Amino acid sequence: MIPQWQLRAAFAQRLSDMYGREVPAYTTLVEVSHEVNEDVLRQLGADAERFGSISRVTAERHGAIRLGTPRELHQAGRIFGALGMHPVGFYDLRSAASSAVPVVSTAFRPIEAEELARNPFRMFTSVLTTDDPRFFDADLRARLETFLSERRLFPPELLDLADVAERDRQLSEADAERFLDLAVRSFELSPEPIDRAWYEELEKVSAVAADIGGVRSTHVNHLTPRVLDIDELYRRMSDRGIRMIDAIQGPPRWDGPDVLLRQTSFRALSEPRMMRHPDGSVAPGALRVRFGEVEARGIALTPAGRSRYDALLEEIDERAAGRSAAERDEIARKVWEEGFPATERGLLDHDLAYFAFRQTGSAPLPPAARLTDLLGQGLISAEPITYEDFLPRSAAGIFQSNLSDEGTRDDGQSAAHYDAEWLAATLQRHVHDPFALYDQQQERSVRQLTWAAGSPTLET
Ligand code: OOG
Ligand code: NI
Repeated sequence: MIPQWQLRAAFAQRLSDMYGREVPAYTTLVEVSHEVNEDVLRQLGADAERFGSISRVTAERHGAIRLGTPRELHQAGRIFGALGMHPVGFYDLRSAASSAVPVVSTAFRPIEAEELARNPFRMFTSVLTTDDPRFFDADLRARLETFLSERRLFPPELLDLADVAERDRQLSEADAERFLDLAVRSFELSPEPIDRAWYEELEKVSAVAADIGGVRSTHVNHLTPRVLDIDELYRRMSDRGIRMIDAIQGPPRWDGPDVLLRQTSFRALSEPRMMRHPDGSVAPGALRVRFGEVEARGIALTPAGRSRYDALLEEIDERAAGRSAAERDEIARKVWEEGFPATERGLLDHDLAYFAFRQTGSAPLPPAARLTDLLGQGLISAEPITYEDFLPRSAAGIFQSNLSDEGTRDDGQSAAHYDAEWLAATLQRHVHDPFALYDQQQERSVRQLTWAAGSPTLET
């Protein structure tokens, strides 16, 4: 029998192989990431593995897909459920983006530390908000919903196998093969001609809406390997003549601890797609929507740490308005140095980040001790808990940096309401709160410490 985590690892690998055939520059990105990771490992030794073993990091990917309807989202939930991936977080990119990005999203991912260590594959999954009148008027909405209701992204056999895999947490070898084959194929780019007039009508509203609702199938939008030095990767990709987006999203490079997530991507490439024209003729055309992204991960921040992070990004925006990119980098580093503790210990002392505590020796710990005292005495260590999620502002930046057109949004209309409850009801699954997951991981590590007697003081 093939256990769930092996299904997940195999799915991630096959999807990556498939995407590499479809978008060869992505293969270059994976190669360069591996080169950078080997170099960092050579330079830093064990420190390079502070945020995950090198085998985890080497295999690590996230993908992004975009769906059209609540029904498609529910079905995707079943497929990812089969792979031990659960919905975590609710992202409203409509408000995070300045251009027209009419989607809300979640990320499917493993949630237990052990499962993340085995294979952390995640899928950032967005669904079109067809009922948001700021983007779609009643007529366009009706035609869009009809179009979407007539398509089938996932064959029934795939969904049935997914339910078995989720229930049994494993599949027979034959079923696993069939499941993986059908699952990977449902995310392949379709050769079916695109109705050009329909695609262009949607594109006027939003390129994202066209990418989702202009075609009869779904596809990987991008895949993202993990890299240990994203600035170095950016340089090496540019040296190879691959045009990257202008910026690295997320916190600036600085000498303090790596926090959350830094991401960048290469520009979406023009891909040949067959187009059906209004006169019925079919001819080759091209679309520019798919790309490769890369990310570096750091420590997960507490709600207080996250508020600090959001406030600092805003401060950078204010202070860097109208400045050049180089000046902006300089300002960003300054703002960070002024506003963020320069060490992991500083993050811990101010309760800004999550840590897993481990005993350094085998002797039981003195009772009623404070964690900070034990740390000071070297009786325990604090290991950073890796951030496993996404950032709405960075996600919006990734969407936008690859849109050539702003699209249109009628802000005179009021937004359709979506929230985490809507997401949970649509998926018929619990949507996990990322902060709660990190908090549990930290608490579990404290509970696993062995105390000589009495109950520990949990405060730091
Ligand atoms: C998803 C964009 C978000 C990320 O890494 O933040 C994302 C998309 O473009 O469909 O993948
Ligand atoms: Ni991404």
